[in-house]
Amino acid sequence: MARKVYFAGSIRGGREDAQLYHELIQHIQETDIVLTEHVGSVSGSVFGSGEDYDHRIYAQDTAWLKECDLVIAECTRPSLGVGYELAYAEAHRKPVYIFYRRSEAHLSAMLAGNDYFRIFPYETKEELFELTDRILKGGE
Ligand code: 6K6
Repeated sequence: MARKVYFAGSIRGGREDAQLYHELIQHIQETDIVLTEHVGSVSGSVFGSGEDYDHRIYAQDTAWLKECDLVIAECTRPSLGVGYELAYAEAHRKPVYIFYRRSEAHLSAMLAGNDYFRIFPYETKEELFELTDRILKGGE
């Protein structure tokens, strides 16, 4: 049965990897459901506005974190929101898989030092997709 994946990636932390998130989300969607497809949005503004805008995002994302079967996070680009989501997922005992590009990121000790998280350095997109496939097949 298709699992519900909460994909986390930087938004206000910087959109340099948005295209990669988009492609990874599409790849996961070949077999499973991604609740957070918008994280890979590559068109339009992701910043938004309006009185209630951030409150609605927080309410929706925390509801999805409670509902999901697992969390996959791309953490090369540091993001406060992603860090918060990872701690939230741990508090709700969701399996958490973290990816980052070995040559570009020095992962926070608050992630790297937490044995609850399963952490996978990678270098190429092909490697990232392969690791994701292994996780989704239950091999990691
Ligand atoms: C629309 C399309 C893309 O983004 C939007 C509006 N903003 C957000 N919508 C949904 N979730 C968000 C939004 N901003 C942050 N988040 C959540 O926090 C996502 O699930 C990301 O994984 C994470 C990013 O945090 P920041 O601190 O980098 O923004």
